Amino acid sequence: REMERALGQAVVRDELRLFYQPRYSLHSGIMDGAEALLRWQPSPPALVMPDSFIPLAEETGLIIQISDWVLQRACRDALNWPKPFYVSVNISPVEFCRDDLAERVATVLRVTGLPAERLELEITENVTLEKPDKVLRIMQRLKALGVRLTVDDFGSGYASLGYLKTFPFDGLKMDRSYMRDFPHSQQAHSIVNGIIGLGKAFSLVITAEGIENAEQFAELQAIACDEGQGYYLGRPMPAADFIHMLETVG
Ligand code: G
Ligand code: G
Ligand code: MN
Ligand code: NA
Repeated sequence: REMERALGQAVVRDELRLFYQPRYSLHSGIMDGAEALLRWQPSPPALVMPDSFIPLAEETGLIIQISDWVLQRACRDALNWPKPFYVSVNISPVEFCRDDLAERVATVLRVTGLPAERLELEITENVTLEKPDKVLRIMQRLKALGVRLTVDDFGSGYASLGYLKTFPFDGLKMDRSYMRDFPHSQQAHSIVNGIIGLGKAFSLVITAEGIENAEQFAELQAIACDEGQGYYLGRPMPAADFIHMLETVG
């Protein structure tokens, strides 16, 4: 297929871009990290969003090559930031089907020199459903490198909560759908409060995603959610704009 061929060339043609969305500590109110979000720019002004090419990359196996590029680019970008923020990278479940994920991450850390503590990997909970023994082994190797592992889109998958006990996660990011009626709806409030309590019981760092207004931000601070991300705090932006913002806003 045409798109498959084009995507196969994206890396060598230097058509991939990383955008960064700021993440804030809700305890201090200060920015402390950013999530890397991939875009494909086959030709300007076209900008293709990941939902329209990641599935194809996963089907064809191109995801490995693309993800190596993402990891390497993200680590290098983070070293150029004026502050030692976390950089968070999304890892596809398909990458857990192979045995070499930890080795690939180790190589990127070695080649770029980014301290492992500054790299966080986001993984959706569905990854724990298939081949749990193998996935656990890979995660333990990643943990041994010193990187942080976070559940992405928490509460949107099909996994039961038991995996929080079994798998060595450091944090969870609440799916942004939980922000929809928060904080006004009593039910939405109870669910978010419950997820925060659950996370604390497992000593997890809890991030709220999809914060879109000041009320949500203030209420999440009041109920001691650890971290926050969302359009209210900052939209995903090109790498150069992110650095510019760090240099000007501080
Ligand atoms: O803004 P947004 O459209 O960037 O992201 C849409 C989806 O694509 C999200 O679910 C996000 O996790 C995923 N995504 C973004 N960047 C990457 C990436 O580098 N690798 C993988 N596997 N998924 C990504
Ligand atoms: O699935 P994952 O959490 O990795 O992807 C994050 C997705 O959420 C990206 O597509 C990003 O652009 C989007 N996003 C980030 N903040 C907000 C927000 O405040 N509101 C909405 N609607 N989407 C957001
Ligand atoms: Mn994510
Ligand atoms: Na998410």
